[in-house]
Amino acid sequence: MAPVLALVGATGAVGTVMIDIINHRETVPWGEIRLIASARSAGKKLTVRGEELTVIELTAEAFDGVDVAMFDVPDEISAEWAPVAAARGAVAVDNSGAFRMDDQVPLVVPEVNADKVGERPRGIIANPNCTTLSMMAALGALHREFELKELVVASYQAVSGAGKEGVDRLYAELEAVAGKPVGVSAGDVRATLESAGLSISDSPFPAPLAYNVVPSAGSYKGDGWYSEELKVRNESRKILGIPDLKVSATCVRVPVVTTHSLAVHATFAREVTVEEAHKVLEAQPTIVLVDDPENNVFPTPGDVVGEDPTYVGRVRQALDFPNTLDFFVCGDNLRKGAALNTYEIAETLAPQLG
Ligand code: 2RA
Repeated sequence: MAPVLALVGATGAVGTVMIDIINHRETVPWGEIRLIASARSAGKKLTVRGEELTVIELTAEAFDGVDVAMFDVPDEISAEWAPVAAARGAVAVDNSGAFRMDDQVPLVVPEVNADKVGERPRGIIANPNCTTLSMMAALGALHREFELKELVVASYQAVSGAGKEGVDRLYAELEAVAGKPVGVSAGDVRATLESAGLSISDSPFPAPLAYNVVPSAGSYKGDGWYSEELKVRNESRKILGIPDLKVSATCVRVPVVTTHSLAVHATFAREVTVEEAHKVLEAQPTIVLVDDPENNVFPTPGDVVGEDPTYVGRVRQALDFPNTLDFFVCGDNLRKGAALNTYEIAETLAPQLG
């Protein structure tokens, strides 16, 4: 019998992208697709592959008969309900941060470590954070060939990483500064926002995003580090299977709606030429190489938003660092960075279930 797929968080931002992904798949391996959400959203009707489905309330019984349950909900909801789904016999594929660093839970990017989906003693598989995910297809492919030793990363993260609230805030700020000659003296953007009633204390970001960049993403974790930076380090090590990989990240929020970008400085066990790197990246089906700097051809988030692949460009040998490549990556944080990778994990599982 074809396996049954459940989507928990069907009406949220990532859930909506997930349904779009399912609707646009040429074929799906599922017998039934079940939509689950909070009591507040239960009863809503959504169209999935031409069929109108009614969203049902998140309860233990909702998982009866389910083979794969994808979770696109906040950490605390996943922490409570993914084990319930697993206890009812489903494999829970979780897109929250609740289980990513649990030793009993594999952290999977199918094109890097699909073999790990079978090692799930808790019946749960975790999906990485979107910042890590945006560079994993490229790093996984390069690591397989050249053995990654060290990683230094700077992120340029879109506001949709902070949810709808982040997107609404950026639009509101841009409206407040539109047509005004600001961004020319210290604090003038902040003052303009304040006088438009957009106090920073009400923002999901700790500084203005309009005409600005903000070197803080996630929550502050002490010793100078924000959560997004620690996730890049810990998750990269786990996905690539290099527990002692040297990693340092600086995560920055930028006024982009969707698509995270990363400047990557990656050191390998030996010298890697640009031609060799291009060959490896071109051979990876989930990567699009856009790298012709002479003609100003490179990826930008504005050209990548809504796309499934990871776009890579600006590949070059670091002038002063042996065995090191620098490159720039753009990945849609709501697609490969969240919904798409979760769905690809579910697809990887499908032939083994049902
Ligand atoms: C962000 N990576 O961009 C986070 C979302 N999970 O804020």
